[in-house]
Amino acid sequence: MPFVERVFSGVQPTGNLHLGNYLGAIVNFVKMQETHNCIYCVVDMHAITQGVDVWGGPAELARNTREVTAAFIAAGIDPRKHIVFNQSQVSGHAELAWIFNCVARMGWLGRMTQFKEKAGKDRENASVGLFDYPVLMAADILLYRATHVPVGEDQKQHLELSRDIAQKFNNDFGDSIRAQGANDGLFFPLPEPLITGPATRVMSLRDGTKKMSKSDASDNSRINLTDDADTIAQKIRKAKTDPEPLPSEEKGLEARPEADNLVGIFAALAERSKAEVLREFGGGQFSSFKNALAELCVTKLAPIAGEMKRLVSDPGHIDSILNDGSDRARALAQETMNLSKDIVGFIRRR
Ligand code: AQP
Repeated sequence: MPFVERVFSGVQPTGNLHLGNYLGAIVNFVKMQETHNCIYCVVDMHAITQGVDVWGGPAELARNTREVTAAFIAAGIDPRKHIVFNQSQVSGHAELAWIFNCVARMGWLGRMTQFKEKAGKDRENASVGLFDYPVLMAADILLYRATHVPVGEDQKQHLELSRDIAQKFNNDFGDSIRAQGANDGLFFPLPEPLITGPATRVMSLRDGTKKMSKSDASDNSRINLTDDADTIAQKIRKAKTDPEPLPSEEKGLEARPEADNLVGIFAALAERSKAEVLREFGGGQFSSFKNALAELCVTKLAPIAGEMKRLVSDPGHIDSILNDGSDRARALAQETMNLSKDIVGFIRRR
């Protein structure tokens, strides 16, 4: 079956949306709108896979869901032309995840590094949901038979698992799929990860070997999209560096993770290559580069923060965007769910 190209991606409403989420994912979401039909989801069901002390409880979850929606729109996603919604409003995500639970293998999930990192040493105490996270993610994407998924580098392994699940479903149910009229026996596409741009893995400002992350205990490790100009400048000023001046060529960034990260952030925000940035700043001290980086960050992020603030002050408007997006997502999801149930052999009301 030739698949219509469609983009799907999601962000968890777990608070502290940061520069990594923005450059690694949201910037690409905005770009993809020009060429594809896009579905952007606030994945609130994923957000509750860790302890309630981590995701903050019901009021916090609702607040964060509206904040991520506001960030999407403030960054330039058009919810009228494309679909913006929250995952829990479309029950197909959970329904398809159940079918996929019976397709995916324990061994596949056992290899997922994100689970290992998040569960840490106390695996016995991790939720089943955290272990099953990548299966729900496969359901999120394949419920819309999405072909392209813009994500940061950290999600690559989960995307590979989504492809494995799609392929195994197509194999396991090949005859049934053909009986439904798809002569090639393909019901789900193998979704392609789009890991693009100069900042697919933005690192912590405190440790250039660790990913910038919402859950890092140190707020100084990340630039939040809602940080004001002074906070951004202060965090960049305090960012860890090394004693050497900036190199003039990219090769000189090797084995200098903090310098590489800051130059990468500058390049991504300025939409220039690292080589160009180094041509301008190479040989200079970090202090003047940091001043320029802080100024650039504020110029790019302040309008987004301002618009987010305006949007979240009207929760009714955000909810109406999510409701409208959910209605449109549900219609697409229903079609896939009906066909999936027929393929598996579940009897349904017609
Ligand atoms: N540091 C990063 N650099 C580039 N891209 C990143 N993404 C996350 N961190 C970076 C991308 O942002 C999208 C949404 O991420 P998410 O909210 O679904 O979850 P996450 O990857 O678990 O984000 P965090 O901030 O790292 O949260 P915690 O601390 O909970 O683990 C994804 O496309 C992701 O690749």
